[in-house]
Amino acid sequence: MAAPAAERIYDYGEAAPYAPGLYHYNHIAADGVEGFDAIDEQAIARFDQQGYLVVNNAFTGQEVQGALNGLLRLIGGEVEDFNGVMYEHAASNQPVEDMSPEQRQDYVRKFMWFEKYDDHLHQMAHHPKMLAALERIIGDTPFLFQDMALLKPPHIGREKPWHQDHAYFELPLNARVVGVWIALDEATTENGCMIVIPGTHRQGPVVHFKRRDWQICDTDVKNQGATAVPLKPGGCLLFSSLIHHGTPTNNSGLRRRAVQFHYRPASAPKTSVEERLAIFGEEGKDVTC
Ligand SMILES: O=C(O)CCC(=O)C(=O)O
Repeated sequence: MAAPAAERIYDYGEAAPYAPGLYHYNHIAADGVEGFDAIDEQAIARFDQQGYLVVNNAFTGQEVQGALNGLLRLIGGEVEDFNGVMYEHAASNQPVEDMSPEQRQDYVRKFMWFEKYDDHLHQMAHHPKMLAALERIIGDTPFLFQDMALLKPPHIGREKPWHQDHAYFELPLNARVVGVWIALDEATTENGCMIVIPGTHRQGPVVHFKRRDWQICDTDVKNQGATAVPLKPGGCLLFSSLIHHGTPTNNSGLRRRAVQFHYRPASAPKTSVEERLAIFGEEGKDVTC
């Protein structure tokens, strides 16, 4: 059963306004490859240079539908032992427990650690062609260490401020960590597709602040070269854990459901929270944001 209202979990962060130009982009990603088989040396070189690679038609319509069904089962509380669905703050006065899973999903922000509870989601996260491509990009056996569903519901889906994913991970800076963001609906510039700043992964770590989220300070964002990454359902974005990226609010009436998997080199050692914060966090220092 879904958790009662009193036990509902909300994601960290608030639906605070942000400057209108924060997610401005100059380009739309247009140099994707068609399917995982098309990832050749040139595409890998482009990933290394730009910090991202778009793979169109990476998953079939059936695989996408299977993943969506899996998310709905989890949201509906149908899976024993699974909990952890995080709602948008805008859901706080909504009787989501009385809603069908189909309705309830439109109040869900995100949830994690689900892939082992659903065959379709598990197969997506362990897709053999995707793993083979990741092995070539990472240069080691890819090891799945994080899975996340990101729903950004129509009208109320909050932004995900600019950040580097590596700022969340206890992993060495030189570990080639790759995120795979898979569109389950069409992701557009209207409903909050990913926006990346190509090449920023080569500039190293940037200090993060706890503001609307664990994020790069808005005034540190240099988005002149930003590229929006619209995707059709089943398309995916492979991206470096050091690339600066974010997503704006979903002010549209359209769903933008996605899953995101993160892979590290199997041989990468774990670091500590202290080591991570020594690199990415300087809240204690004389800095303002
Ligand atoms: O899907 C989104 O809106 C943002 C995903 C993202 O960048 C993240 O969770 O790190």
